[in-house]
Amino acid sequence: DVKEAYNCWLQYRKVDNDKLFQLYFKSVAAVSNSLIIQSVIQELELAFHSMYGKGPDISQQIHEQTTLILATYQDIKLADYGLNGDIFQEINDEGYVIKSSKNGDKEAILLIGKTDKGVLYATHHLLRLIQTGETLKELNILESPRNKIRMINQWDNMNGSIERGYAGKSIFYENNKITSNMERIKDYARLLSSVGVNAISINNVNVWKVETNLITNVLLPDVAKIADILRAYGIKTFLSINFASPIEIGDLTTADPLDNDVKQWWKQKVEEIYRYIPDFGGFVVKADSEHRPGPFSYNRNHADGANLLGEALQPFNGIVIWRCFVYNCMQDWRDRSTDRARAAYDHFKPLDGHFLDNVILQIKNGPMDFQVREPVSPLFGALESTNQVLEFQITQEYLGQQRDLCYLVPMWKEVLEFDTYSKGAGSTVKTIVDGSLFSSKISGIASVSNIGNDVNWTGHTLAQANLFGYGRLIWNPDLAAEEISREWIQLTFGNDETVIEQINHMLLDSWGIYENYTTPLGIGWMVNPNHHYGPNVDGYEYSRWGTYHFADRDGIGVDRTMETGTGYTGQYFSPNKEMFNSLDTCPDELLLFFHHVPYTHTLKSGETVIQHYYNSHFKGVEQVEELIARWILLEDKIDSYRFHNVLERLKMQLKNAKEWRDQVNTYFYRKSGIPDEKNRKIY
Ligand code: GCW
Repeated sequence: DVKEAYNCWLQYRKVDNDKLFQLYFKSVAAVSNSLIIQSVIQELELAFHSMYGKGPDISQQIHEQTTLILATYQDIKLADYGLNGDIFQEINDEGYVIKSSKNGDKEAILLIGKTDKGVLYATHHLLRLIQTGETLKELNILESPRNKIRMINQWDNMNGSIERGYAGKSIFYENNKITSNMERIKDYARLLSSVGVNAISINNVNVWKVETNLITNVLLPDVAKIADILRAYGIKTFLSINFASPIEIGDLTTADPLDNDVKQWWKQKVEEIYRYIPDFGGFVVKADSEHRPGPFSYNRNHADGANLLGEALQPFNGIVIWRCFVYNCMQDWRDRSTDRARAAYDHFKPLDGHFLDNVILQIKNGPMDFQVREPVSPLFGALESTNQVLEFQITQEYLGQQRDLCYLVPMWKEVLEFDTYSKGAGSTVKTIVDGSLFSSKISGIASVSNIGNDVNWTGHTLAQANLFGYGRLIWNPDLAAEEISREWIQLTFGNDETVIEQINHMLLDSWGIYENYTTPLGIGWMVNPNHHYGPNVDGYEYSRWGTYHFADRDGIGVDRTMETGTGYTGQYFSPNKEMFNSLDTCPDELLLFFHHVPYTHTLKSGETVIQHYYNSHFKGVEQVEELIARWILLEDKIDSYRFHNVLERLKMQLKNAKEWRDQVNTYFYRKSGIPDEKNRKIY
């Protein structure tokens, strides 16, 4: 049976407690009504049937029997339930209150949203409490999402493939058409909204020929169907667009952002889109990046390009999300002055303040490309007068491709907690992207999805934790990685303590394990070119992408210091600048990102660099063996489909880890001639 795998964290496992049902859920009053409230009612029906074997009576009026009340705060007499309206001034439009109260002489639970979206999120909060076995007595909860934009980017192509997708084919497209399987999209919307995601771009940022047509009247009716489904779950639809559209689907000969015909073309195009999708979110744009068209062809800059679209979208309150993943991907390996890590800052910092206020820059968390460990992009903190969203990658392109286990929340947390010092101590990334540090008009977080049409959505069942964790973390960045993983395990696998403990260990150790057997000390890459799975130490070393380790017989690492290197460290604020720049203070885990050192350089841990490489690679493999041992303990506690799915993947991971260990160790042993102190087997 694959039901458990498919349902992810919305299991609604049987709760053997009829008393609870009678007490709280027998009679629901949905006082407010809207499309979203209709979805809430559907979800409650489904959940209660599944948990208690029966659905509630549902009415619009509150009466004596009512035990559960759903309403927006204007639709109910708050004072009757001991609530003061002022608390709704403390929360934003998507926030909510959950409160136990009296309805006459009966107990009742109130789910009160600032808007209907709040009711939806409150409902999922309540369902989580039920499933994790928390008490439902004396509830008094106030929640409000910290980030305004909580977005997912699909990298789906219309032929059904997914760029960097590791869980099957697209659920949105097949055979160059929009899918007719709207049920699956609805279930995706349920999953996303249950963790608070409120925006999605539904096609790849690389917008190829067919996808360029998504904004034409041929495909817009079908895009509108998707938007209809997502809207019912509080999710806004965005499209990635091709900057050269005026040429490719219009009849212009230029896409120059300052050309009047081009401006006119986009205005009309946007009007047309809003006729089909009145609440369309806007555009996501990858321009002048990895050979995609952009304003550079016309000697214009990114502000010209983004503002062109911003102006067209403004009358409809649409926004432009303009990606900062811009760098020279045709570098010569002999050229030591060009540094890909510098690129986003060098391109966008000078444009700070030049963007319209419905333009948002989307910045990857690190300066390179989603490696196992990178410093935080120095662009965070450097843009004081420009809206921005942070981009994470849930799909595990460089992190084991959902064959290897890698729970990403701990990594994301480090990024969000990083202090940029841009306005003195406490200028953390999370306060930049939540809009508070620079009082940004719009801001938030976006992330590349990890789902496809595999029955369990994510290929590796435990990779579901990353999608869940992403939503929970960006709702509230102060949650601990471990709180999130525990909650996910309980919702996904139940409340058995052994299950919780073992999986929790596995998840929380997994990022460090992956780092150990791949590329510790911050150097990254060393992967097979193109598909990016498995080791290939020199795979990118002599290619044009600007991703080097510079290993020679004496040492390894990239000198990014101000004195002798690329000067990248100078893009940070003090004291980060000095901290990364100095060999003495640069943290071990990022050493090789910032410095080129001899293999015999001693780390703060006391090991030499080369010995650390040997040790961590041997250790990484042992740790994967431990993961397998932990998982095997759970054989009779987990349904067979999910048990075997994970076991299979763990075995692939072990094979991969051994390959990494052996290739990396051999490579560096041969390069350096320095043997392993412990004399272990190196090929
Ligand atoms: O590094 C690259 C990925 C590409 C991706 C690109 C991007 C969508 O390997 O597959 O293209 O990042 O973020 O634009």
